[in-house]
Amino acid sequence: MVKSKIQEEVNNQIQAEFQSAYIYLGFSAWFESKNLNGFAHWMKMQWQEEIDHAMRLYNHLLRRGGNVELKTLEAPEIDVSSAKEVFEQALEHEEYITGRIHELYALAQEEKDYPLTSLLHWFIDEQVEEEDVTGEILERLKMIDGDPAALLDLDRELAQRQPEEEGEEQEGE
Ligand code: OFO
Repeated sequence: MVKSKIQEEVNNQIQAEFQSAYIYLGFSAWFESKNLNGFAHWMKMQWQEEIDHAMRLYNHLLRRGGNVELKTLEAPEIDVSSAKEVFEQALEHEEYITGRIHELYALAQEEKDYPLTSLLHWFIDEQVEEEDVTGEILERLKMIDGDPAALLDLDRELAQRQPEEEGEEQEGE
């Protein structure tokens, strides 16, 4: 059984994760329109990961007899003029999501919801990784500083990103 306050906040986090997915898909489209297809691919992998994050919370609620309430998503505003700006916004967004996960964890502790705290350990670790990886690409873009050859090298590298292993996707569900 899930307390209604917890259910409401998990539903809000499901919305936030789907919203993240939508933002990354918007970034993917922006990169593809600039012929940076490696970056576009990386963003599409990120889109899929965010859907997986939403589904972990979705499955968690349903397994515990809770109700999933899917909410409206906003159209992402993609107002950027460089790859560096995209990654600045992505990092800012991940920091925001990390804050939300920490607040949800604090609520789960306060409400003594141990199954949710257990699930959220995975999310806490995942956010460390999300910020680390996004921040590293941002640092490289700062070094590249608009050099087209270096940008294309990074584009080729990001094209190699693979989807998460099946086991990793299921972990924590
Ligand atoms: Fe779901 O981690 Fe990014 O937003």
